[in-house]
Amino acid sequence: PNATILGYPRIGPNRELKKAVESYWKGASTYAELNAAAEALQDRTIDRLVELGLSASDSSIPADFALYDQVLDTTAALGALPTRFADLAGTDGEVDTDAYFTLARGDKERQPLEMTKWFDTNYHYLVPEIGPTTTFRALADRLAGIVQRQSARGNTLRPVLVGPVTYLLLSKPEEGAPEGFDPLDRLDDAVAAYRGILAQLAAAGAEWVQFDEPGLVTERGSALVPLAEKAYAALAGDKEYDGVARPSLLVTTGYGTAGDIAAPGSGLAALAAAGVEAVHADLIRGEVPAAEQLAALGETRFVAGVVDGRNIWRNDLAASLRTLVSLEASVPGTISVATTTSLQHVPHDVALEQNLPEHLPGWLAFADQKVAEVLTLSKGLSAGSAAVEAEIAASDAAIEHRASFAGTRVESVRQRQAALTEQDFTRAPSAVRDEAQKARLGLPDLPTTTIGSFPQTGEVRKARAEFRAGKITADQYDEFLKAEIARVVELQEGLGLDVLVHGEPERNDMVQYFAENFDGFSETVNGWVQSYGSRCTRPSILWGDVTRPEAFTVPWTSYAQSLTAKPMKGMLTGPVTILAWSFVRNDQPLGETADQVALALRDEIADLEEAGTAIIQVDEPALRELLPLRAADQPAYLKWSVESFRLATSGVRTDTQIHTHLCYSEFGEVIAGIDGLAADVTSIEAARSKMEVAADLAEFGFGRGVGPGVYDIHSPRVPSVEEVESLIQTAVASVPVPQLWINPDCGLKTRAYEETVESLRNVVTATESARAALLADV
Ligand code: THG
Ligand code: ZN
Repeated sequence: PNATILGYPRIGPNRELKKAVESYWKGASTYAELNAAAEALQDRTIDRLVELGLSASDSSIPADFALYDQVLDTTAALGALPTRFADLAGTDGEVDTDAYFTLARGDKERQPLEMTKWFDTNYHYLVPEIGPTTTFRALADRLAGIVQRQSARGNTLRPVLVGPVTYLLLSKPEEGAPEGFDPLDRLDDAVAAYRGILAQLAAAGAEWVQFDEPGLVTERGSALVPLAEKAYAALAGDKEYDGVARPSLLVTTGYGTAGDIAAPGSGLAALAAAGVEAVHADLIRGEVPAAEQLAALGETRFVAGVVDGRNIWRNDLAASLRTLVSLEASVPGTISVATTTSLQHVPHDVALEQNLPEHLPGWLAFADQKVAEVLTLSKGLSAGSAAVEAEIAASDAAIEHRASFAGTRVESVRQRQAALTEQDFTRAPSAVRDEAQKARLGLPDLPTTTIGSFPQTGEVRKARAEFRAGKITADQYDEFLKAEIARVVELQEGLGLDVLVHGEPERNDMVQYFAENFDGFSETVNGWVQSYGSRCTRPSILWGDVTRPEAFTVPWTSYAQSLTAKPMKGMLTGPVTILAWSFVRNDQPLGETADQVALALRDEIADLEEAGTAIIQVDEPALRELLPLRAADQPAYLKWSVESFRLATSGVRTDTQIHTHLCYSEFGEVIAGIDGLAADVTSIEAARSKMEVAADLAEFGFGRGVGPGVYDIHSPRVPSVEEVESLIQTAVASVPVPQLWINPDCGLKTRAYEETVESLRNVVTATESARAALLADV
């Protein structure tokens, strides 16, 4: 194929797959109905791609149709069931759809496979569990069936699998594996199964197969190049299976940088040497290879990833075409045009957005627009730039319009940034703050609080939907929210919590809410992107300089504070998390954008303080998420991310207490960063890791307030008083009592009231007895 994409959104333009899968899970539809919906979406996708100009006859269209996750699909195709799920296997070891969903979602007895981030994206995959005795088979029946069914419709697709090296690299040793066992130890066995899969796909009519090997060009993977060379030599070594020719192999390496292809130990050169027919590189993350470098690929096609699969900005077609022309000049006739990664990270189609501000659609490219860009570039490469003159002119005009548009650069924002000094990032020493805040707040030892959100009940969601649909007025909606806040405040008073929250009923998504209230952002109506399984988010688009036109959290916080004498926390989302969960502009360094968001938050914080708020919490659950994959890139990231938090929070008085909340238990890599945030109090997930966090903090010498979570909110289970007491005791053993706060692990938004009230009651009871025990100790 001369023009291709590495993958396409699977969820459907109207989230058809999400709806079909969730309906099947609920028992509201049959397997046949699920399958029919999935096949209809496959047909729709292919027809759409053909309509956009991709060829359905030359393997340009990837067969990438996971019902839940592409890594789980590869697990199923290999029949690589973890021992704890061994009973799910069919008579020949096959993993049917119900078994597949059980791996993804668990069952009464078993936790599902662990979910973790796919490279540095917001997509989450299911981690394979591989041990010394895991069986690998060739069971790609579903994928082969899709290829065959499309073949009957006249389409030759290119099936996609996670390649063997990346698959094992992303796996974890299954429980009980001997010390030192590495899933990659099983590479030969896995490769044998992949050979069987290639035979299956060849028999089904596949002419090309795509193996995604992004792991290979990341820092962790560069040591694995010799393994990859061996694996692909074995795969490419087969010329035919029972008289059917082996499909040609395309190995892709998005999300990383392939580096100098000609350098010894280069992943791409090794793959070429192994005999694969095409290799792909991400030319946006990585550099454009020079002629001598490309020569190292010999006969192997070079598939150039020049259209970004990870953001929503329109391509600079003139620049991309220059790149492609220079590649073509080095190695004539062996260049193909592609996306840098699968398009699964972007929404379907800009044309589905009716409510964007007028200036924005022309700057954007969602999946369908990116397909068109790839085709334009391919045409420009083969027929010369004159053949795509109009498209290039439109791309140039959009870039020019974006650069000169009033909101792109707001002079007052630029001046404010330019005038920042060290002082704007610095507060009084911790000890001084601590004393002033203790005097102002007068809290007991082991103060109790919650993270911020209270359960979002059906009524809350219904009221929001009715307001959005114009069925109730703004005043009616306000009254509803006030009543909800009053109820949540009364509940917390009744429970005896020390520091209260308003419960956030006015917010849908903790990032979207801020995007809606800041200038420089826009929200989509239909811009869904798969986060994991059937779950999607609608990232906001940060397109211009950021300002905060008026205070928006203050009225809610002030109203809630008016109902109680106890301190009411102001609740904000931090700059790094706002960036991590949005589509961010690509025309300036992230750190600069982060500082603008920080300044907008700083204004809101000043207004909260002015209104009398003594505690302001700025959550950064995504601080760890955005950490770059390469160690060399991490210090720079930690510098700008930590500084942006400090810029947001350092304008307050000494006696105003800044809290933050972080959502992960493995924070060793970022603990110095967390310390650098210099928040007065940090709450953090800890219950699931049995309070190991407390010991880590002690070892590091963390000097400020900490609230290690004393119960896991991710399940409806109510923790007993004894359980919470024991966790508090563990925490007390590592963290000095004057520093220690008592709180749940995370926000309560996804929980029901039933378990929430009981759990919080037990937390308060346990805290009271811990306080009594401390008094008795003195
Ligand atoms: N907000 C945003 N991005 C995020 C998260 C978030 N990215 C990372 C992480 N959290 C992803 N986790 C989830 C958890 C739940 C859902 C999506 C991502 C979810 N989505 C609803 C669904 O698909 O049905 C839709 C929610 C809606 O209506 O907005 O449940 O918290 N921005
Ligand atoms: Zn959390």
